[in-house]
Amino acid sequence: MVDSPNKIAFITGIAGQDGSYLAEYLLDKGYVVHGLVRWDSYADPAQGFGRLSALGLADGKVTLHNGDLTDAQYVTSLIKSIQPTEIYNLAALSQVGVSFDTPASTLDINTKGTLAVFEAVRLLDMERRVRIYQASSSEMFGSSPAPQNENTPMHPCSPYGIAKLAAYWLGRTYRDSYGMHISNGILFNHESPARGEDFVTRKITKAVVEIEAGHNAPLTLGNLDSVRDWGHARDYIDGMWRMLQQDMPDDYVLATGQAKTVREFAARAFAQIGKTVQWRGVGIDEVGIDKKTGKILVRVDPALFRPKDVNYLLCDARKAQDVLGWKPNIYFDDLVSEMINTDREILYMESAQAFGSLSQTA
Ligand code: GDR
Repeated sequence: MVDSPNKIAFITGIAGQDGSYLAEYLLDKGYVVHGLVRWDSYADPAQGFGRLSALGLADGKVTLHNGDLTDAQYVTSLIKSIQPTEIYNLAALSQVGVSFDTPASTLDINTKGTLAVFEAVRLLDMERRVRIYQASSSEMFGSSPAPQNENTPMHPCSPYGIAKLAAYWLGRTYRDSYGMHISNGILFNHESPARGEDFVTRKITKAVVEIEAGHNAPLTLGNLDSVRDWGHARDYIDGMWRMLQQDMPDDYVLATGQAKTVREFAARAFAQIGKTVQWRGVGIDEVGIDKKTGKILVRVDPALFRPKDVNYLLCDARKAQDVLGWKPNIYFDDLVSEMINTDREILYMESAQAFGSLSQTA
């Protein structure tokens, strides 16, 4: 553990994948950690507290506050009472596909919620005492050609991307206007076993271990051609922290510099359970077939396509490497392997529990 006396972190969205890993990382560095948790994270422990509990963090090691980022008065009073030295604004509606169905609340949470944090710090005259990390996203690049970096023009393709881009510009504007230490971390897709099951990687690894266990239904996916630069969330947490340790705030992209299609992710995940996928057909008729048995493993469901998708994200993260000394440690194959192994363990434990409760009632 590295001692960081007097460092107090406030993490919005602490119950999410990045928030829970970040809390663990900062505690290990000796920080006092406070986190904002939204009401429904409490209501659904599997989705909310589950990640914190899995890391052993739900038992008073962090101080959790119930509330909503869009409640500006609440956010202000919370920041006043916590007196953080670093704020990590991770809370967001993070599902890009869902943002097409809920554009207004996406803008409320992802843009106005961010504004609430910046304004609170300004109104409390804490501009010189607090450093802020703003969770920006590669979705802001949208249809801009790859490879993307800090200088690439932003052409977002979804309400999510637009909301994040507005928040990014709020960060830059508050930095330039009020001298606030706000850094935008423009993170490309970052995954882990703690990833929500609605995101494509975790959806794939969960379905693959179920198929390995004997489930008959194939994995259904939308856009198989979509290309993403996939890294491991734990690596990106370190990058966030490094941004706030710089004397000057700035914006950085973080990613691996390697791009794969959704199809390749699925094939790699099946390879982990000893299955080779052969792809046949095109468009919505494409299927992934088990080379050995001829059984259909993957189907395309047109309902899973987005009204507009970001097709190709591949990052050039040289600035983060040069300035922050940041580089990822975990790449595609190891990421897929870790996710498969953990999902296999989870399925095994769930089956054992179900069997245990069945035996008790018998
Ligand atoms: P993304 O992640 O939108 O890139 O945003 P997601 O895993 O949802 O989608 C990645 C790509 O896979 C395609 N896809 C599917 N996606 C989902 N969710 N479900 C499917 O069944 C499916 N089939 C194909 C998608 O169309 C897309 O092209 C993530 C989020 O974490 C954001 O919050 C974050 O800002 C960015 O990464 C960086």
